[in-house]
Formats: sequence, structure tokens, C-alpha cells
Amino acid sequence: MEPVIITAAITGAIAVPSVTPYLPWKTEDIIDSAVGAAEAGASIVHIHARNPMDGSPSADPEVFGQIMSGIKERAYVVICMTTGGSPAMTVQERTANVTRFEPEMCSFNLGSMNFGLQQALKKERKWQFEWEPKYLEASKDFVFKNTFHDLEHLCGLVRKYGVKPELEAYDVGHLYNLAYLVREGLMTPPMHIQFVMGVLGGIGTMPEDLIFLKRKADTLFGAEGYTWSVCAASSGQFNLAPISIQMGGHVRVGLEDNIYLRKGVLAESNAQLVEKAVAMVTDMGRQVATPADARRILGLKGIDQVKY
Ligand code: KMH
Ligand code: ZN
Repeated sequence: MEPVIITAAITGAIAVPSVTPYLPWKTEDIIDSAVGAAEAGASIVHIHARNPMDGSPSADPEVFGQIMSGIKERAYVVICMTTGGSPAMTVQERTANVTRFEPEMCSFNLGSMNFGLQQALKKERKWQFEWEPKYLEASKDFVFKNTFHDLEHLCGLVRKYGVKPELEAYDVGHLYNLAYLVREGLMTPPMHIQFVMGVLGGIGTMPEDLIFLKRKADTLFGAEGYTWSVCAASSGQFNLAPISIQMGGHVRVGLEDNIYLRKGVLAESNAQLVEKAVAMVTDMGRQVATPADARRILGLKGIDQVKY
């Protein structure tokens, strides 16, 4: 089996600053956290931007530029830039940065869905910023928009700039959407599919959910037609990682998706989550991929081809 690519998702747009003191949202902290995750063994870092004044999700190209060039100066790691942003952003805002920065990778969300973040409201807490509870409450009306028009637009962008998409499938219908894109000649195998599990609005984090998605992808694309990874939002992250490792898949961890090291214990850094994944990989007899391995396995264009 190939070495395991560990992706670290650094900050995202799910966790708000007040749910954990360890979420990096200031620009320098995001850079430091990504470099720390790379040093701990991540070969890809998945990057969102945050408003440096209040930690709210941002699509600001200036902030993205600072983050990505700051990481590039200090680590050879692959950067996978989000095109998901937050469900509160327009698709234009979310995807404009692919054109500007031509990254080696970007996320590519395979379909529209509900994207509920209201669970974080259940716990009584003092909010650092007034936008936080409003954002979480508003998520009950979020439709994370990824229409076929949006998918076709993004297919054009990734093809034009040689960007390898991290194809994010949150449910089985998203795999059928991908099969449509392949049939239409808009997406070319081999693909890299990220099974994104545990988002309220998508599939759950039971082992049967993962096996079901994996089997469906085999049926639709053939086992050789894609590489795959598991990203589980919430504590499912480390229940599902071993299954992926055992089955020849790759793993995504990180505070973007899960703020806990284990039940009830907050992770104190992305590096700590990566270290836990590294231990699982080595305990199960596989190697951890280097950034060079990841570039080879995924057929990336190389860090010298980016525009940041
Ligand atoms: N945080 C994941 C559940 C994206 O950035 O394009 C969703 C995500 C989407 O990572
Ligand atoms: Zn993301």
C-alpha cells in the first residue's frame, strides 16, 4: 500500500473562536499551526482564511495570500486551498482565489446540502464576538450551495490552472454527481475523493457509512479510478481513521473538523491531532507520506507552479 497522506485542516469555518482556546484564527497563528502540523507529519494542509480582527470566516484574498505565502516560506507541505469558504459566502467569493493563486490543490464540494452548526449553541458559554452565536443560529437556514452550474464552473477552473481537486463527498448522491461530471468529460480520473462525514446535513460517521461510500465509489469509478481519504467532522475523526488506514485510504484530521483529541479532551493544536494520526498509521504498519510522496501519489503540478 502507498504511504498514508495525512491532511491537516487548520481552521475551517465550522468552529467559532469561543468553542476552544486552541483554534488558530489570527493570520500568524494559522501559519504557525500549519507549519507545526507539517512538522508533525501532515503532507497536505487544508487552508481557510479568517478575519484577523474577529476570527470570522473570510474569503479575503489578501489574508489568503499572507497565509499561503507564509506557510510556503517555512514548509514544503502541499497547500489545499478551500473553495468551500463558509456556507454564508457566495460561490463567486469562494472560488475567486483559485484564479488568483493557482494552488496545487483546492477543495471541490460535490453537491448542495444543509450544513447545520447549531449544536455548538447547546453549551452555555460566553461569546468573545457577537457574530459567533448569530452565525451558528443562522446555520439552520444555511444551504451550502454547490449546484451543477457551480460544479461545472469549478471543473473549468481546476482544469485551466492545473489544480488537483480534493473532491469532497458528504453523502452518496455527491458520488453520483461526480459520476455525472466524469460522464460529461468535465472531470478526469484518477480523482482524489475526500469522504467528508459527520456534517449535520450529510452522512453520519458510522463505520457502515464509510464502507457504503467506499463500495459505491468502487462501483462508480473502479477501485483504480480514484484515491480516497476520510475526513470526519466531530469525534468520528479517530473512529474512522483506522478503517481508512487499514483499507489503503488516506486521512484528514484537524481543528477545522474536530476540536477534540479524545472524548471530552480538547486538542491543544493541529500538530497534536496529526501526531495521533501518525501514531495510528505507524501502529498499523503503514508509512506516513512525505509532501513529495503526496505530490507523486496525487499527480500534483509542483509548488513552483503556484502563484503565491
Ligand atoms: N470542514 C469540512 C466539513 C471546504 O473547505 O471546501 C468542509 C470543508 C469544505 O472543508
Ligand atoms: Zn474546509
